[in-house]
Amino acid sequence: MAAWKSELFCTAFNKGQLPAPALPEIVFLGRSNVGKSTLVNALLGRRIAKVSSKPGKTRSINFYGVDAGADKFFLVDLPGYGYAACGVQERRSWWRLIEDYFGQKRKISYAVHLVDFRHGPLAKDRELTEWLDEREVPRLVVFTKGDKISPGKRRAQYNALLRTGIDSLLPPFVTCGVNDADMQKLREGIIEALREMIRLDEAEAE
Ligand SMILES: Nc1nc2c(ncn2[C@@H]2O[C@H](COP(=O)(O)OP(=O)(O)O)[C@@H](O)[C@H]2O)c(=O)[nH]1
Ligand SMILES: [Mg+2]
Repeated sequence: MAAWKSELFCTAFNKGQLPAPALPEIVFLGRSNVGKSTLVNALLGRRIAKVSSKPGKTRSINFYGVDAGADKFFLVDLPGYGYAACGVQERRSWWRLIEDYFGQKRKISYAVHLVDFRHGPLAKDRELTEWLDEREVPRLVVFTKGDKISPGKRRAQYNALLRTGIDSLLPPFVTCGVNDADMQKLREGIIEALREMIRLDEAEAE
């Protein structure tokens, strides 16, 4: 598969700044500090999403236009949620932005839900999962920070997480930091899931 070409298309801090729906959207979300910016940068092969040692700072939705050859889509980077230091007010404004986004008539294809491989889905991840279920947004699960578990224990950890009941369009991916092999596999999975969702949408429309 050819490398993805990408550009930052738009940054929205509120509803009025959201771009008109033009392409299918793949939405990236996860708890603050899960490694979302790191992964978005790696997938897009550039340093456009800000990697932060201070979690919970971004409160905007970034739209990246991705040209993957035959497939074109928006990679939508949602602000991270659930950081412990985040107060009631901030939590409320996070949900408002998310509700505004998902409440619009858009071409949301599915969500890529990033989950820390060490912990699996935590309460706030499950809350979000239920919320997405209610809106019929399917998910592709990616476990991040796999390198924090020793190689010999990864298989057992993976199986243990699957037993907790994880709903994912494809078997969950595991990333271990940023490496080309993981990223290439993930890019292929993302496109596979996108094509499958488009196929289902078309079948439903007939
Ligand atoms: N060991 C390890 N650290 C990671 C990985 N992904 C991200 N990090 C680190 O986790 C911290 C948070 O990453 P960031 O991408 O800013 O997370 P975000 O808040 O979800 O956008 C940074 O210090 C990253 O360097 C990973 O796969 N493995
Ligand atoms: Mg980030």
